[in-house]
Amino acid sequence: FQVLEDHKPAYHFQPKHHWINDPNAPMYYKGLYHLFYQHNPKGSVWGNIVWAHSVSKDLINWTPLDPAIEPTKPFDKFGCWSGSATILTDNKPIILYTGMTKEKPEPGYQVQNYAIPENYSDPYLTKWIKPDSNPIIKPTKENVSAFRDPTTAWKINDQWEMTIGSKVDMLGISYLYRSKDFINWTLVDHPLHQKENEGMWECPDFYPVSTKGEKGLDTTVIDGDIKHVFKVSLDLTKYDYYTIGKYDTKQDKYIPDKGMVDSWAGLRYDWGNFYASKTFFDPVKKRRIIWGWANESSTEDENVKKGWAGILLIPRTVWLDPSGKQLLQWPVVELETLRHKNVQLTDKELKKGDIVEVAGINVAQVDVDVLFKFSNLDKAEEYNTEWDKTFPPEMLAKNICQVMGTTQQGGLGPFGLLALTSKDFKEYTPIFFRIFKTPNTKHKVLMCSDAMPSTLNLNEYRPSYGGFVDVDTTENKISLRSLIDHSVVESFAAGGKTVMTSRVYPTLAIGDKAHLHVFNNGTEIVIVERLDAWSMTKPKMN
Ligand code: DQQ
Repeated sequence: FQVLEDHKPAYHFQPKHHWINDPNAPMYYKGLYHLFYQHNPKGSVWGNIVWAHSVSKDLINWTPLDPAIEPTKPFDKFGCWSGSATILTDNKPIILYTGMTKEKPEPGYQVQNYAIPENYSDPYLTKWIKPDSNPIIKPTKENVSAFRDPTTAWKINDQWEMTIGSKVDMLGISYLYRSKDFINWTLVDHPLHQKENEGMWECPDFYPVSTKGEKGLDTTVIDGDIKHVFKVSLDLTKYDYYTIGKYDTKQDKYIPDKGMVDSWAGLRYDWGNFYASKTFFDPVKKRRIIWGWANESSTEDENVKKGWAGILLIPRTVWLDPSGKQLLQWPVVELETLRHKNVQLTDKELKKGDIVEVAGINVAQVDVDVLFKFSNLDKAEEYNTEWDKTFPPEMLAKNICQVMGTTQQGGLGPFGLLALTSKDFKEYTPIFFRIFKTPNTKHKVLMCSDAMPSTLNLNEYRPSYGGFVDVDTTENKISLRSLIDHSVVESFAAGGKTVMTSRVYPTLAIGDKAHLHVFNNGTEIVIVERLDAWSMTKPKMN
Protein backbone atom coordinates (compact mmCIF):
# COMPACT_ATOMS: atom_id res chain seq x y z
CA PHE A 1 0.00 0.00 0.00
CA GLN A 2 1.43 3.34 -1.03
CA VAL A 3 0.51 7.00 -0.68
CA LEU A 4 1.23 9.22 -3.68
CA GLU A 5 2.39 12.57 -2.40
CA ASP A 6 2.44 14.80 -5.50
CA HIS A 7 -0.91 16.41 -4.86
CA LYS A 8 -1.22 15.73 -1.15
CA PRO A 9 -1.94 18.93 0.76
CA ALA A 10 0.52 19.89 3.50
CA TYR A 11 -1.48 22.11 5.83
CA HIS A 12 -5.11 21.17 5.16
CA PHE A 13 -6.66 18.67 7.56
CA GLN A 14 -6.55 15.07 6.38
CA PRO A 15 -6.04 11.60 7.78
CA LYS A 16 -2.68 9.94 7.24
CA HIS A 17 -4.19 8.07 4.33
CA HIS A 18 -7.51 6.68 3.02
CA TRP A 19 -10.87 8.39 2.71
CA ILE A 20 -12.36 11.35 4.61
CA ASN A 21 -15.72 13.09 4.17
CA ASP A 22 -17.87 15.14 6.56
CA PRO A 23 -16.45 16.85 9.65
CA ASN A 24 -18.43 15.69 12.71
CA ALA A 25 -19.03 17.06 16.20
CA PRO A 26 -16.23 19.66 16.36
CA MET A 27 -15.90 20.90 19.94
CA TYR A 28 -13.58 22.31 22.55
CA TYR A 29 -13.09 20.32 25.72
CA LYS A 30 -10.64 20.79 28.59
CA GLY A 31 -7.89 22.50 26.65
CA LEU A 32 -8.26 20.61 23.38
CA TYR A 33 -10.11 21.04 20.12
CA HIS A 34 -11.72 17.78 19.09
CA LEU A 35 -12.57 16.89 15.56
CA PHE A 36 -14.30 13.74 14.41
CA TYR A 37 -14.83 12.91 10.77
CA GLN A 38 -16.38 10.38 8.43
CA HIS A 39 -13.59 8.01 7.54
CA ASN A 40 -13.07 4.78 5.66
CA PRO A 41 -10.24 3.03 7.53
CA LYS A 42 -9.87 0.51 4.72
CA GLY A 43 -9.45 2.53 1.56
CA SER A 44 -9.68 5.76 -0.35
CA VAL A 45 -13.26 5.46 -1.56
CA TRP A 46 -16.39 6.09 0.52
CA GLY A 47 -17.46 3.08 2.66
CA ASN A 48 -17.05 1.27 6.04
CA ILE A 49 -17.72 4.59 7.71
CA VAL A 50 -16.36 5.17 11.24
CA TRP A 51 -15.93 8.32 13.30
CA ALA A 52 -12.20 8.98 13.20
CA HIS A 53 -10.96 11.32 15.93
CA SER A 54 -8.14 13.87 16.19
CA VAL A 55 -7.23 16.51 18.76
CA SER A 56 -5.41 19.80 18.56
CA LYS A 57 -4.34 22.70 20.74
CA ASP A 58 -4.44 25.21 17.91
CA LEU A 59 -6.74 23.87 15.16
CA ILE A 60 -3.65 23.51 12.92
CA ASN A 61 -1.45 20.74 14.41
CA TRP A 62 -3.36 17.50 14.83
CA THR A 63 -2.80 14.28 16.75
CA PRO A 64 -4.78 11.21 15.73
CA LEU A 65 -6.56 9.07 18.32
CA ASP A 66 -8.39 5.78 17.89
CA PRO A 67 -11.76 6.01 16.16
CA ALA A 68 -14.37 7.26 18.62
CA ILE A 69 -17.40 5.51 17.15
CA GLU A 70 -17.29 2.36 15.07
CA PRO A 71 -20.01 0.13 13.66
CA THR A 72 -20.37 -2.61 16.28
CA LYS A 73 -23.98 -2.66 17.44
CA PRO A 74 -27.29 -3.51 15.75
CA PHE A 75 -28.13 0.19 15.76
CA ASP A 76 -25.05 1.22 13.74
CA LYS A 77 -23.45 -1.87 12.32
CA PHE A 78 -23.71 -0.75 8.70
CA GLY A 79 -22.16 2.64 9.29
CA CYS A 80 -21.77 5.48 11.76
CA TRP A 81 -22.86 8.51 9.81
CA SER A 82 -22.75 12.21 10.52
CA GLY A 83 -23.76 13.94 13.71
CA SER A 84 -22.96 16.65 16.20
CA ALA A 85 -21.88 17.34 19.74
CA THR A 86 -23.74 19.27 22.40
CA ILE A 87 -22.13 20.34 25.65
CA LEU A 88 -24.66 19.60 28.38
CA THR A 89 -24.82 21.35 31.73
CA ASP A 90 -21.74 20.67 33.88
CA ASN A 91 -19.59 20.73 30.75
CA LYS A 92 -20.53 17.22 29.68
CA PRO A 93 -20.28 16.54 25.96
CA ILE A 94 -22.72 14.19 24.26
CA ILE A 95 -22.78 13.09 20.64
CA LEU A 96 -25.81 12.41 18.48
CA TYR A 97 -25.14 10.53 15.25
CA THR A 98 -26.93 8.55 12.57
CA GLY A 99 -26.62 4.77 12.60
CA MET A 100 -27.22 2.47 9.65
CA THR A 101 -29.09 -0.58 10.90
CA LYS A 102 -29.48 -2.41 7.61
CA GLU A 103 -27.35 -2.88 4.60
CA LYS A 104 -30.03 -1.63 2.21
CA PRO A 105 -32.81 0.90 2.68
CA GLU A 106 -35.83 -0.64 4.39
CA PRO A 107 -37.87 0.43 7.45
CA GLY A 108 -35.67 1.39 10.36
CA TYR A 109 -32.64 1.88 8.13
CA GLN A 110 -31.48 5.26 9.42
CA VAL A 111 -31.76 5.85 13.18
CA GLN A 112 -30.31 8.35 15.63
CA ASN A 113 -28.00 7.25 18.43
CA TYR A 114 -26.11 8.88 21.23
CA ALA A 115 -22.64 8.36 22.60
CA ILE A 116 -21.03 9.67 25.77
CA PRO A 117 -17.44 9.80 27.02
CA GLU A 118 -16.40 6.89 29.18
CA ASN A 119 -14.34 9.20 31.36
CA TYR A 120 -15.16 12.91 31.60
CA SER A 121 -11.87 13.68 33.30
CA ASP A 122 -9.92 12.53 30.23
CA PRO A 123 -9.35 15.67 28.11
CA TYR A 124 -8.64 13.42 25.11
CA LEU A 125 -12.07 11.82 25.34
CA THR A 126 -10.45 8.69 24.02
CA LYS A 127 -13.25 6.25 24.70
CA TRP A 128 -16.90 6.70 23.84
CA ILE A 129 -19.77 4.56 25.08
CA LYS A 130 -22.77 3.77 22.94
CA PRO A 131 -25.42 2.77 25.50
CA ASP A 132 -27.69 -0.15 24.73
CA SER A 133 -30.73 2.07 25.02
CA ASN A 134 -29.90 3.15 21.45
CA PRO A 135 -31.38 3.92 19.00
CA ILE A 136 -33.10 6.85 20.68
CA ILE A 137 -34.89 8.12 17.59
CA LYS A 138 -36.36 6.00 14.84
CA PRO A 139 -37.75 7.33 11.61
CA THR A 140 -41.49 7.77 11.93
CA LYS A 141 -41.92 8.62 8.28
CA GLU A 142 -41.80 6.49 5.20
CA ASN A 143 -38.43 8.00 4.33
CA VAL A 144 -36.30 5.30 5.82
CA SER A 145 -33.21 6.34 3.90
CA ALA A 146 -33.63 10.09 4.30
CA PHE A 147 -33.42 10.78 8.00
CA ARG A 148 -30.03 11.78 9.25
CA ASP A 149 -27.37 14.16 10.55
CA PRO A 150 -28.70 15.48 13.90
CA THR A 151 -27.46 18.96 14.84
CA THR A 152 -26.07 20.46 18.00
CA ALA A 153 -29.01 21.06 20.37
CA TRP A 154 -30.17 24.33 21.90
CA LYS A 155 -32.50 24.99 24.82
CA ILE A 156 -35.96 26.49 24.72
CA ASN A 157 -38.60 26.50 27.49
CA ASP A 158 -36.34 24.31 29.59
CA GLN A 159 -36.17 21.61 26.97
CA TRP A 160 -33.51 20.57 24.50
CA GLU A 161 -34.25 20.84 20.81
CA MET A 162 -32.35 19.75 17.75
CA THR A 163 -33.08 19.18 14.12
CA ILE A 164 -32.55 16.28 11.69
CA GLY A 165 -32.23 16.47 7.89
CA SER A 166 -34.82 14.74 5.74
CA LYS A 167 -37.14 14.94 2.74
CA VAL A 168 -40.56 13.82 1.62
CA ASP A 169 -40.53 13.42 -2.14
CA MET A 170 -38.87 16.65 -3.24
CA LEU A 171 -39.72 18.60 -0.09
CA GLY A 172 -36.56 19.30 1.91
CA ILE A 173 -37.35 19.05 5.63
CA SER A 174 -35.58 19.80 8.87
CA TYR A 175 -37.51 17.83 11.52
CA LEU A 176 -37.62 19.27 14.99
CA TYR A 177 -37.21 17.08 18.09
CA ARG A 178 -37.63 17.96 21.73
CA SER A 179 -36.37 16.37 24.92
CA LYS A 180 -36.12 17.01 28.64
CA ASP A 181 -33.27 14.60 29.30
CA PHE A 182 -31.52 14.35 25.90
CA ILE A 183 -32.40 10.66 25.71
CA ASN A 184 -36.18 10.60 25.24
CA TRP A 185 -37.05 12.68 22.20
CA THR A 186 -40.42 13.57 20.75
CA LEU A 187 -41.11 14.79 17.24
CA VAL A 188 -42.51 18.34 17.28
CA ASP A 189 -45.67 18.67 15.18
CA HIS A 190 -44.02 21.07 12.72
CA PRO A 191 -40.53 21.16 11.25
CA LEU A 192 -37.97 23.84 12.08
CA HIS A 193 -37.97 24.67 8.38
CA GLN A 194 -38.91 23.11 5.05
CA LYS A 195 -38.76 24.01 1.38
CA GLU A 196 -40.24 22.66 -1.84
CA ASN A 197 -38.12 21.29 -4.69
CA GLU A 198 -34.93 20.80 -2.75
CA GLY A 199 -34.64 17.07 -2.27
CA MET A 200 -32.70 15.65 0.67
CA TRP A 201 -31.40 18.11 3.24
CA GLU A 202 -28.14 16.66 4.52
CA CYS A 203 -26.18 17.99 7.47
CA PRO A 204 -28.44 20.86 8.54
CA ASP A 205 -26.79 23.47 10.75
CA PHE A 206 -28.66 26.06 12.84
CA TYR A 207 -26.96 28.70 14.96
CA PRO A 208 -27.12 32.28 16.21
CA VAL A 209 -24.92 35.13 14.97
CA SER A 210 -24.51 38.49 16.67
CA THR A 211 -25.82 41.63 14.98
CA LYS A 212 -23.36 43.64 17.07
CA GLY A 213 -19.94 42.49 15.92
CA GLU A 214 -17.78 39.53 15.12
CA LYS A 215 -18.01 37.60 18.38
CA GLY A 216 -19.47 34.13 18.10
CA LEU A 217 -22.33 32.85 20.22
CA ASP A 218 -23.03 29.55 21.88
CA THR A 219 -25.78 27.58 20.11
CA THR A 220 -27.97 27.90 23.21
CA VAL A 221 -28.33 31.68 22.70
CA ILE A 222 -31.82 32.17 21.24
CA ASP A 223 -32.62 35.82 21.84
CA GLY A 224 -31.01 39.27 22.08
CA ASP A 225 -29.18 41.15 19.33
CA ILE A 226 -28.96 38.14 17.10
CA LYS A 227 -30.05 36.57 13.89
CA HIS A 228 -30.03 32.89 13.08
CA VAL A 229 -28.34 31.06 10.24
CA PHE A 230 -29.89 27.97 8.72
CA LYS A 231 -27.72 25.87 6.42
CA VAL A 232 -28.39 22.73 4.43
CA SER A 233 -26.13 20.58 2.32
CA LEU A 234 -28.11 19.81 -0.78
CA ASP A 235 -27.62 16.24 -1.87
CA LEU A 236 -28.80 17.12 -5.38
CA THR A 237 -26.23 19.84 -6.10
CA LYS A 238 -23.52 19.08 -3.53
CA TYR A 239 -23.30 22.67 -2.30
CA ASP A 240 -23.89 24.17 1.15
CA TYR A 241 -26.57 26.88 1.11
CA TYR A 242 -27.57 29.18 3.90
CA THR A 243 -30.09 31.86 4.70
CA ILE A 244 -30.08 34.41 7.48
CA GLY A 245 -33.27 34.86 9.43
CA LYS A 246 -35.09 34.79 12.70
CA TYR A 247 -35.66 31.97 15.10
CA ASP A 248 -39.27 32.69 16.06
CA THR A 249 -39.30 31.19 19.54
CA LYS A 250 -43.09 31.53 19.91
CA GLN A 251 -43.85 29.47 16.83
CA ASP A 252 -40.64 27.52 17.36
CA LYS A 253 -39.77 27.94 13.70
CA TYR A 254 -37.01 29.41 11.60
CA ILE A 255 -38.09 32.21 9.26
CA PRO A 256 -35.62 33.49 6.64
CA ASP A 257 -35.36 37.28 6.40
CA LYS A 258 -37.19 39.07 3.59
CA GLY A 259 -35.02 39.20 0.50
CA MET A 260 -33.15 35.97 1.30
CA VAL A 261 -33.11 33.54 -1.58
CA ASP A 262 -34.22 30.34 0.12
CA SER A 263 -33.27 27.84 -2.59
CA TRP A 264 -30.30 26.50 -4.46
CA ALA A 265 -29.96 29.88 -6.14
CA GLY A 266 -29.21 31.27 -2.68
CA LEU A 267 -26.07 32.11 -0.73
CA ARG A 268 -23.26 29.60 -0.42
CA TYR A 269 -20.49 29.47 2.13
CA ASP A 270 -18.17 28.60 -0.70
CA TRP A 271 -18.84 28.78 -4.44
CA GLY A 272 -16.51 25.89 -5.16
CA ASN A 273 -15.76 22.48 -3.72
CA PHE A 274 -17.12 22.60 -0.13
CA TYR A 275 -19.76 20.37 1.43
CA ALA A 276 -21.33 18.93 4.59
CA SER A 277 -19.99 21.76 6.74
CA LYS A 278 -20.52 22.11 10.44
CA THR A 279 -19.95 25.00 12.83
CA PHE A 280 -19.18 25.08 16.53
CA PHE A 281 -18.72 27.73 19.19
CA ASP A 282 -15.17 28.11 20.46
CA PRO A 283 -15.47 29.29 24.08
CA VAL A 284 -11.74 30.14 24.24
CA LYS A 285 -11.66 32.81 21.57
CA LYS A 286 -15.42 33.47 21.60
CA ARG A 287 -15.83 32.78 17.94
CA ARG A 288 -17.88 30.50 15.73
CA ILE A 289 -15.80 28.26 13.52
CA ILE A 290 -16.90 26.44 10.39
CA TRP A 291 -15.37 23.24 9.05
CA GLY A 292 -16.17 22.02 5.52
CA TRP A 293 -15.13 19.04 3.43
CA ALA A 294 -13.60 19.24 -0.05
CA ASN A 295 -13.91 16.11 -2.11
CA GLU A 296 -11.30 15.22 -4.71
CA SER A 297 -11.88 16.35 -8.29
CA SER A 298 -9.72 13.48 -9.54
CA THR A 299 -11.19 10.16 -10.67
CA GLU A 300 -11.98 7.30 -8.31
CA ASP A 301 -9.28 5.18 -9.95
CA GLU A 302 -6.76 7.91 -9.32
CA ASN A 303 -7.91 8.21 -5.71
CA VAL A 304 -7.38 4.50 -5.21
CA LYS A 305 -3.88 4.83 -6.67
CA LYS A 306 -3.11 7.88 -4.55
CA GLY A 307 -4.12 6.01 -1.38
CA TRP A 308 -5.94 9.04 0.00
CA ALA A 309 -9.04 11.08 -0.84
CA GLY A 310 -10.66 14.15 0.63
CA ILE A 311 -9.53 16.97 2.90
CA LEU A 312 -11.15 19.44 5.21
CA LEU A 313 -10.75 23.07 4.35
CA ILE A 314 -9.01 25.46 6.71
CA PRO A 315 -11.34 26.13 9.67
CA ARG A 316 -12.85 29.57 9.21
CA THR A 317 -14.20 32.07 11.67
CA VAL A 318 -17.72 32.95 10.57
CA TRP A 319 -19.74 36.03 11.52
CA LEU A 320 -22.49 38.29 10.21
CA ASP A 321 -21.62 40.99 7.68
CA PRO A 322 -22.65 44.44 9.01
CA SER A 323 -25.23 44.59 6.19
CA GLY A 324 -26.99 41.62 7.80
CA LYS A 325 -27.38 40.18 4.32
CA GLN A 326 -24.59 37.64 4.26
CA LEU A 327 -21.92 35.97 6.36
CA LEU A 328 -18.21 36.67 6.35
CA GLN A 329 -15.57 33.97 6.69
CA TRP A 330 -11.87 34.16 7.39
CA PRO A 331 -9.23 31.48 8.05
CA VAL A 332 -8.66 31.11 11.81
CA VAL A 333 -5.76 33.33 12.96
CA GLU A 334 -3.83 30.27 14.14
CA LEU A 335 -3.12 29.44 10.50
CA GLU A 336 -0.74 32.40 10.45
CA THR A 337 1.65 30.54 12.79
CA LEU A 338 2.59 28.43 9.76
CA ARG A 339 3.69 31.48 7.80
CA HIS A 340 7.38 31.16 7.14
CA LYS A 341 9.46 32.82 4.44
CA ASN A 342 7.85 35.95 3.08
CA VAL A 343 8.06 37.83 -0.23
CA GLN A 344 6.31 41.09 -1.02
CA LEU A 345 5.32 43.35 -3.85
CA THR A 346 4.31 46.95 -3.28
CA ASP A 347 2.76 49.44 -5.67
CA LYS A 348 3.39 47.24 -8.64
CA GLU A 349 1.66 48.50 -11.75
CA LEU A 350 0.05 45.89 -13.98
CA LYS A 351 -0.67 47.07 -17.49
CA LYS A 352 -2.76 45.22 -20.02
CA GLY A 353 -1.26 41.75 -20.53
CA ASP A 354 1.27 41.97 -17.67
CA ILE A 355 2.19 38.83 -15.78
CA VAL A 356 4.54 39.31 -12.83
CA GLU A 357 6.10 36.38 -11.05
CA VAL A 358 6.14 36.08 -7.26
CA ALA A 359 9.28 34.01 -6.67
CA GLY A 360 11.68 33.00 -3.94
CA ILE A 361 9.35 30.94 -1.77
CA ASN A 362 7.60 27.58 -1.97
CA VAL A 363 4.59 28.64 -4.02
CA ALA A 364 2.99 25.18 -4.05
CA GLN A 365 2.40 25.61 -0.31
CA VAL A 366 1.69 29.25 0.27
CA ASP A 367 -0.59 31.85 1.83
CA VAL A 368 -0.96 34.85 -0.53
CA ASP A 369 -2.68 38.05 0.48
CA VAL A 370 -3.02 40.78 -2.12
CA LEU A 371 -4.73 44.14 -2.41
CA PHE A 372 -5.56 45.37 -5.91
CA LYS A 373 -6.24 49.02 -6.63
CA PHE A 374 -7.54 50.79 -9.74
CA SER A 375 -8.08 54.48 -10.47
CA ASN A 376 -11.75 54.43 -11.33
CA LEU A 377 -14.58 52.35 -12.69
CA ASP A 378 -15.25 54.29 -15.90
CA LYS A 379 -13.79 51.71 -18.24
CA ALA A 380 -15.39 48.63 -16.69
CA GLU A 381 -16.80 46.37 -19.38
CA GLU A 382 -20.55 46.28 -20.01
CA TYR A 383 -22.49 43.54 -18.27
CA ASN A 384 -24.29 41.48 -20.90
CA THR A 385 -27.90 41.36 -19.73
CA GLU A 386 -28.55 38.41 -22.04
CA TRP A 387 -26.68 36.34 -19.45
CA ASP A 388 -29.53 36.85 -16.98
CA LYS A 389 -31.90 35.32 -19.50
CA THR A 390 -29.73 32.47 -20.74
CA PHE A 391 -28.15 31.21 -17.55
CA PRO A 392 -30.16 29.84 -14.60
CA PRO A 393 -29.63 32.06 -11.54
CA GLU A 394 -27.70 29.44 -9.59
CA MET A 395 -25.29 29.03 -12.53
CA LEU A 396 -25.02 32.67 -13.55
CA ALA A 397 -21.63 33.59 -12.06
CA LYS A 398 -20.11 30.22 -12.88
CA ASN A 399 -21.26 30.39 -16.47
CA ILE A 400 -19.93 33.91 -16.99
CA CYS A 401 -16.58 32.75 -15.62
CA GLN A 402 -16.70 29.85 -18.03
CA VAL A 403 -17.51 31.84 -21.17
CA MET A 404 -15.19 34.77 -20.41
CA GLY A 405 -12.22 33.03 -18.76
CA THR A 406 -8.98 34.96 -18.36
CA THR A 407 -8.34 35.21 -22.07
CA GLN A 408 -11.30 37.44 -23.01
CA GLN A 409 -9.92 40.88 -22.41
CA GLY A 410 -12.05 43.26 -20.37
CA GLY A 411 -11.76 46.81 -19.08
CA LEU A 412 -11.23 46.35 -15.35
CA GLY A 413 -10.06 42.80 -15.30
CA PRO A 414 -9.66 39.99 -15.59
CA PHE A 415 -6.94 40.53 -12.98
CA GLY A 416 -5.78 38.33 -10.13
CA LEU A 417 -3.45 35.44 -9.39
CA LEU A 418 -2.19 32.57 -11.48
CA ALA A 419 -1.57 29.74 -9.02
CA LEU A 420 0.26 26.46 -9.64
CA THR A 421 1.58 27.60 -13.01
CA SER A 422 3.99 25.51 -15.05
CA LYS A 423 7.09 27.18 -16.49
CA ASP A 424 5.62 27.40 -19.99
CA PHE A 425 2.04 28.26 -18.84
CA LYS A 426 0.70 24.95 -20.12
CA GLU A 427 -0.93 24.66 -16.70
CA TYR A 428 -2.24 27.37 -14.41
CA THR A 429 -5.14 27.94 -12.02
CA PRO A 430 -6.34 31.53 -12.25
CA ILE A 431 -8.25 33.18 -9.40
CA PHE A 432 -9.47 36.52 -10.66
CA PHE A 433 -11.94 39.36 -10.78
CA ARG A 434 -13.85 41.06 -13.58
CA ILE A 435 -15.75 44.24 -12.86
CA PHE A 436 -18.85 45.00 -14.93
CA LYS A 437 -20.90 48.11 -15.50
CA THR A 438 -24.60 47.32 -15.39
CA PRO A 439 -27.46 49.27 -17.02
CA ASN A 440 -28.58 50.62 -13.64
CA THR A 441 -25.07 52.13 -13.20
CA LYS A 442 -24.26 49.78 -10.35
CA HIS A 443 -21.18 47.67 -10.72
CA LYS A 444 -21.03 43.94 -10.47
CA VAL A 445 -17.85 42.25 -9.26
CA LEU A 446 -17.35 38.71 -10.45
CA MET A 447 -14.86 36.35 -8.85
CA CYS A 448 -13.70 33.21 -10.65
CA SER A 449 -11.52 30.24 -9.75
CA ASP A 450 -10.94 28.29 -12.89
CA ALA A 451 -9.70 24.70 -12.91
CA MET A 452 -10.10 24.37 -16.66
CA PRO A 453 -6.47 25.22 -17.52
CA SER A 454 -5.11 23.71 -14.27
CA THR A 455 -3.84 20.43 -15.66
CA LEU A 456 -2.96 18.58 -18.84
CA ASN A 457 -4.74 15.56 -17.35
CA LEU A 458 -8.11 15.92 -19.02
CA ASN A 459 -9.68 13.12 -16.97
CA GLU A 460 -10.01 15.45 -14.00
CA TYR A 461 -13.13 17.39 -13.15
CA ARG A 462 -12.11 20.96 -13.98
CA PRO A 463 -14.98 23.37 -13.25
CA SER A 464 -14.70 27.14 -13.58
CA TYR A 465 -16.29 28.23 -10.36
CA GLY A 466 -17.75 31.70 -10.01
CA GLY A 467 -19.51 33.96 -7.56
CA PHE A 468 -20.38 37.63 -7.24
CA VAL A 469 -18.72 39.78 -4.60
CA ASP A 470 -21.07 42.24 -2.93
CA VAL A 471 -18.37 44.83 -2.30
CA ASP A 472 -18.40 48.63 -2.32
CA THR A 473 -16.55 49.38 -5.56
CA THR A 474 -16.35 53.12 -4.92
CA GLU A 475 -13.24 52.44 -2.84
CA ASN A 476 -11.52 51.26 -6.05
CA LYS A 477 -9.89 48.40 -4.18
CA ILE A 478 -10.42 44.71 -3.76
CA SER A 479 -8.49 42.14 -1.76
CA LEU A 480 -7.84 38.49 -2.45
CA ARG A 481 -6.33 35.88 -0.16
CA SER A 482 -5.52 32.45 -1.54
CA LEU A 483 -4.40 29.42 0.44
CA ILE A 484 -2.57 27.31 -2.10
CA ASP A 485 -1.68 23.81 -0.97
CA HIS A 486 -0.54 21.46 -3.79
CA SER A 487 -4.02 20.47 -5.01
CA VAL A 488 -6.03 23.03 -3.06
CA VAL A 489 -6.72 26.63 -4.02
CA GLU A 490 -8.95 28.14 -1.32
CA SER A 491 -9.64 31.82 -1.94
CA PHE A 492 -11.26 34.64 0.03
CA ALA A 493 -12.34 37.83 -1.73
CA ALA A 494 -12.93 41.19 -0.06
CA GLY A 495 -12.17 40.08 3.49
CA GLY A 496 -14.26 36.92 3.28
CA LYS A 497 -17.37 38.12 1.44
CA THR A 498 -17.04 35.52 -1.28
CA VAL A 499 -15.12 32.29 -0.83
CA MET A 500 -14.23 29.74 -3.48
CA THR A 501 -12.29 26.48 -3.37
CA SER A 502 -10.87 24.56 -6.32
CA ARG A 503 -9.14 21.18 -6.31
CA VAL A 504 -6.55 20.87 -9.07
CA TYR A 505 -3.99 18.27 -10.14
CA PRO A 506 -1.22 19.73 -12.27
CA THR A 507 1.08 17.32 -14.10
CA LEU A 508 3.92 19.83 -14.53
CA ALA A 509 3.34 22.54 -11.89
CA ILE A 510 4.11 20.20 -9.00
CA GLY A 511 6.16 21.05 -5.89
CA ASP A 512 9.21 23.20 -6.71
CA LYS A 513 8.21 23.24 -10.38
CA ALA A 514 5.19 25.38 -9.59
CA HIS A 515 5.14 29.14 -10.13
CA LEU A 516 2.93 31.95 -8.90
CA HIS A 517 2.03 35.19 -10.68
CA VAL A 518 -0.16 38.24 -10.52
CA PHE A 519 -1.71 39.23 -13.82
CA ASN A 520 -3.91 41.76 -15.52
CA ASN A 521 -5.68 41.20 -18.80
CA GLY A 522 -7.91 44.28 -18.83
CA THR A 523 -7.29 47.49 -20.75
CA GLU A 524 -7.12 49.52 -17.51
CA ILE A 525 -4.09 49.62 -15.27
CA VAL A 526 -4.41 47.69 -12.01
CA ILE A 527 -1.98 48.30 -9.16
CA VAL A 528 -0.89 45.69 -6.68
CA GLU A 529 -0.89 48.03 -3.72
CA ARG A 530 0.58 45.30 -1.58
CA LEU A 531 1.15 41.59 -1.89
CA ASP A 532 2.44 39.30 0.82
CA ALA A 533 3.16 35.67 0.17
CA TRP A 534 4.40 33.30 2.82
CA SER A 535 5.67 29.75 2.36
CA MET A 536 3.75 27.60 4.78
CA THR A 537 5.45 25.15 7.11
CA LYS A 538 3.92 21.72 7.33
CA PRO A 539 2.07 21.29 10.62
CA LYS A 540 1.83 18.03 12.50
CA MET A 541 -0.96 16.37 10.56
CA ASN A 542 -2.20 13.13 12.02
N1 DQQ B 1 -22.35 12.01 4.54
C1 DQQ B 1 -22.73 11.15 5.64
C2 DQQ B 1 -24.19 11.36 5.83
C3 DQQ B 1 -24.41 12.72 5.26
C4 DQQ B 1 -23.50 12.73 4.08
C5 DQQ B 1 -22.34 9.74 5.32
C6 DQQ B 1 -23.13 14.11 3.61
O1 DQQ B 1 -24.57 11.28 7.18
O2 DQQ B 1 -25.76 12.94 4.95
O3 DQQ B 1 -20.95 9.60 5.20
O4 DQQ B 1 -21.93 14.14 2.92
